[in-house]
Amino acid sequence: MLTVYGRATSSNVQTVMWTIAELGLDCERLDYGGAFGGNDTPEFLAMNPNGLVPVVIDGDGPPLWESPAVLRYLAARYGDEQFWPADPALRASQDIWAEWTKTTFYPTLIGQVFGPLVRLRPEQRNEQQIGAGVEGLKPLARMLDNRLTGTAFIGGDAPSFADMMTGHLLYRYYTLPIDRAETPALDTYYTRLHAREAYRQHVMVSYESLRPSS
Ligand SMILES: N[C@@H](CCC(=O)N[C@@H](CS)C(=O)NCC(=O)O)C(=O)O
Repeated sequence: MLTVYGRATSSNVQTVMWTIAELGLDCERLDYGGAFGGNDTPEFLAMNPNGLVPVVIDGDGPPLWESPAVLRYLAARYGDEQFWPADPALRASQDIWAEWTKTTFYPTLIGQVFGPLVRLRPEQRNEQQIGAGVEGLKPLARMLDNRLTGTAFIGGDAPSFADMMTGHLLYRYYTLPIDRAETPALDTYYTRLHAREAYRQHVMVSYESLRPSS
């Protein structure tokens, strides 16, 4: 039995919850962070000194945090050969995209565009910086589009851990009112993802509650 500490509106919680659901694991999710708070208590900080969600506990194991590390743990422990390839070269060819998502796509999408557009009031926003973020996303989306041309998922015919890392951000990417690059293969991939029940349940979560109250 897994316990996940983290609110459903956190994208880093979403990637973990989607993975857990795809792997068919039992899980209890507890609302922590954001408006729920609870992530600055001594008890929480004893689990994650960084004070952020998600934190995941698997049975008697130690608290796990940093969503990519959690995700790789879950994939390595519970995933099959498709989800977490044993061959280091094959796995790395997918992990490249997982890592690139966290270090490159995520900061541009969430840091430069989603954060300001959703979490700030119009008068607080720096439109020039948001515009630069929107433009910066275009070549990144084209990179993903190239990767997904001719393959159903990053990991081949079925999803792997790399899809969990990359795919969970696409809900936000496609629902923000921004100008996007033309990316037919990425569009089809996104359609394929939201045909999945686990994706709809854990990733396609409204972010309206993250907006500032007026
Ligand atoms: N690198 C961390 C980032 C975690 C993170 O930034 N979590 C955010 C939510 S997405 C958080 O805890 N924010 C404070 C809060 O929700 O109270 C990870 O991937 O797990």
